[in-house]
Amino acid sequence: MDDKTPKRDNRLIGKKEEWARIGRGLTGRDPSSTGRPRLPPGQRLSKGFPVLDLGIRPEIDPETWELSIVGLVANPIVWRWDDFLAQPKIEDVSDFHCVTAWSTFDNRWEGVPFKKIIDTVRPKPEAVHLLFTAFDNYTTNLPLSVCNDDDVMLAWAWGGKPLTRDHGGPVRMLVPKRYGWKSAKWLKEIVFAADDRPGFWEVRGYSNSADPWKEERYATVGNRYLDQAPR
Ligand SMILES: Nc1nc2c(c(=O)[nH]1)N[C@H]1C(S)=C(S)[C@@H](COP(=O)(O)O)O[C@H]1N2
Ligand SMILES: [Mo]
Repeated sequence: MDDKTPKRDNRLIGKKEEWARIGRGLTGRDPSSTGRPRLPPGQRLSKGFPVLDLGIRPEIDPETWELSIVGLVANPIVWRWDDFLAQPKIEDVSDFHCVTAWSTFDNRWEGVPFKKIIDTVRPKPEAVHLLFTAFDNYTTNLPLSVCNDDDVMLAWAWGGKPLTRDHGGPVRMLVPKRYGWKSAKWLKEIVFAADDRPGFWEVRGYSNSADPWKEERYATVGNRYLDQAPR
């Protein structure tokens, strides 16, 4: 075997699957009863901007980079780097919350607004689900309605500098209102679809909806305050 071939970090993946089974980090705190602090329940502020992924960090040359946005849309697109840079840009400052309990505040992102993507591809009425695929073969899913928001973008800069490879450069998704695993790094493809298809973590015990304010961390271990009856 060629040991230069990057491999997935199976130890980390196994640990995170176990956390989903045991419901690690769930507080059951209801944010609405305490006012809304800046940190979602169970989160702590991290120093710096941690890097978290499956352990494979693809090196992507912008010269050969291609992004496909396809599926149930009137105008499917394949953008090369120059096409991407020719799009309108936005800048937005937001907080970022990883399900493993770290959060970072005041990240300044720059990128192409997701609303511009919607305007360009023109989804068909039945295309209400999105599946994101990345160059490390990671996948994650979101409803189109969640991405149709002013703070959602295809980000290519962080803190005023081009996005580093570690953080998903050249281009990653950014969906600040959902846990970090919903924001695919090294974005390769977006498919608009009529049916919901769960992604990498969504089939490994993690929540489909992933709202940090509702502590939607896991698929089967719910919030105490949201559960109708204990299981
Ligand atoms: N392609 C890809 N995107 C990914 C991941 C991954 O493993 N592969 N991990 C997700 C998780 S769990 C988190 S918390 C964020 C972390 O982003 P960061 O490394 O820039 O902090 O990326 C998300 N996007
Ligand atoms: Mo994460």
